[in-house]
Amino acid sequence: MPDFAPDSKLKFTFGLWTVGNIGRDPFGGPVREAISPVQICDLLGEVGAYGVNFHDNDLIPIDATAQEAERIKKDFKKALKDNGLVVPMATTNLFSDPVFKDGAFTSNNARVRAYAIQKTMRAMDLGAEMGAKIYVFWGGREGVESDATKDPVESIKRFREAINFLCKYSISQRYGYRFAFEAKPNEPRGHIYFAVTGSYLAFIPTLDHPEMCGVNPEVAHEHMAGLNFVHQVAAALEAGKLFHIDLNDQEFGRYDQDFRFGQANLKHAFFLVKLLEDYKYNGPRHFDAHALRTANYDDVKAFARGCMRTYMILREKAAQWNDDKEIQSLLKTINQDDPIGRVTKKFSSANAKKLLGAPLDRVKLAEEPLPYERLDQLTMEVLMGVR
Ligand SMILES: [Mn+2]
Repeated sequence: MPDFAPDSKLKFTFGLWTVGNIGRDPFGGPVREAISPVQICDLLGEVGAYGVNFHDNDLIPIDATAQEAERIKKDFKKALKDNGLVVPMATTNLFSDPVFKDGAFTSNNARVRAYAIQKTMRAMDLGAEMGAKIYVFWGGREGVESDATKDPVESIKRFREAINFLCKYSISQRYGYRFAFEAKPNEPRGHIYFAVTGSYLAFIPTLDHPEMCGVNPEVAHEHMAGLNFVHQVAAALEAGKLFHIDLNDQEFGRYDQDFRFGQANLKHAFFLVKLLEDYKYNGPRHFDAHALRTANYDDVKAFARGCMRTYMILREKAAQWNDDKEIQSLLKTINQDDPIGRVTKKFSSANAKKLLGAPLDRVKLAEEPLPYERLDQLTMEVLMGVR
């Protein structure tokens, strides 16, 4: 029996804000004492994580003096080294401070938009100093409660302007960042722009530097929109745009839960892991989740270990599924090849003629067996551990 210990090749990472979450919610205050970035690194080192990510203000408080910032950075670098952690990704907090109450890059106020870009430039400097190569953009406040308040077309233009400016900043500083956009349909705003990953996949080709921009899909966010997350990730993968991924879990039709990976939808989690492994995704696997509000810090460790362990187990299950002879033989039955398939690979007048003349009998085709009940039951049995 494998021990399912976290494999550093899979680059399991956590944000400072994830295991450092103090359990506040809209109806109640903190239930855990805040712990410092250094203590968070120690915790992540203890559970065997590969790396740690941060928003600028997770590490350096927004009101820190230059002297305080230097000391914090020095302590953090030492904690990274002591715990063998790297920083693959950084991001900007453009949502907590009151200045962003009506958005950052999409604010109606040009001075707020300028401040948001300035704050991001400084946060990019900080991320680069810690070694980050992926820069995430989650526009938590980029939205509205009423469309009377902001022009949604203008908002897209403002967002594009900010990203184009920041791409050029990264290039001018030789930071080598790849930008990853994270979609969410709502929370904290009533309606957030770029509601789903597909919105960003459509937006990226309109940028000045589409080659350095991709997506950071998050399980919970797509589930909040009622979507099949595996399909969203597949679209990003197929487009070569899966730069980063936020793993967690979420019941459909609920508030933003940020559950431990695999906690709520085991079968979705299985197909997600299978997709990432089958297509050899090699970016960081970031757990953007937090422990239940009932947890103490021992339980927070159980949460972090659980995220990684569930991934490792599902990876093993995916390999088992791929190796299962009965499953493979069913897949062979289902996926029928035929020379006619070559005709539709490429259009030509000759191929069009061939296709028009092909004897395709719809009644016979409809009678071909599709043993999907059997296949799905076998999948369930792999997952339930009886195969
Ligand atoms: Mn996230």
